Amino acid sequence: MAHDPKRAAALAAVDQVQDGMILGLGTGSTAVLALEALGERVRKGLKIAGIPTSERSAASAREYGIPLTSFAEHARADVTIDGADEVETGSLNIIKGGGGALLREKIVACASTRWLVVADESKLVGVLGSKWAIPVEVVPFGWEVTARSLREIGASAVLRNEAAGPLITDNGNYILDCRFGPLKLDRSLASKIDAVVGVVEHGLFLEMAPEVYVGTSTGVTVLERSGR
Ligand code: A5P
Repeated sequence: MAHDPKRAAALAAVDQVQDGMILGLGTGSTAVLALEALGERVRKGLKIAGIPTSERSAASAREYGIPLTSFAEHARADVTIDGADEVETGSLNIIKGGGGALLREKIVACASTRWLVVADESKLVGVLGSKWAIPVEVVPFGWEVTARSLREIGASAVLRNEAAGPLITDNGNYILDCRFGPLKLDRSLASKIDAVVGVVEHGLFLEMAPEVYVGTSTGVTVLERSGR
């Protein structure tokens, strides 16, 4: 099989999984490669259970024979393997939510002992927000008001649509894709977004100490925040 950087990153992260673990199951094309590899290990006898970050990852887990569980049964996940839309190389701050699953992804990441992010090199950026807008999940009622409030703090908030109309998340909400131009995407901005009424969660994953498995053309590099 030809070398695939995304698959290489996913396989390296899956190597960290041990018998008996509770796993957070990420969303996206890289995370699903990890699910496929986990499924293979489960068929060979690995005992794990997974908490999915989206209905899509739940469906993939079922397809690959990975037993599912929930936070009703387990307070935390031992390890979560998830993708990213952008990873800032110095800080390892991350943008997620390109697939619309940011709320459950953040809940699962925050309740995980280790958060392994899998990505290829195209996701690495020098400055967060260079390529992607920040996805902001909002309550559908009055979303226009929420969008106006986000614009007041500097965002160009655009409702994410699909063919049939606004994209509806697994939680029944909408997504506003927000670009903040020259504003620094830091804690202070994240707090301002959090304070907007109607906002459920945003796709800035800041200071969360991820271990980032980056698939390259020749192998996998693991990035960790200094001072962890
Ligand atoms: C889902 O909402 C996202 O956060 C994904 O994890 C992210 O978009 C990465 O997806 P890919 O691995 O498909 O690029």
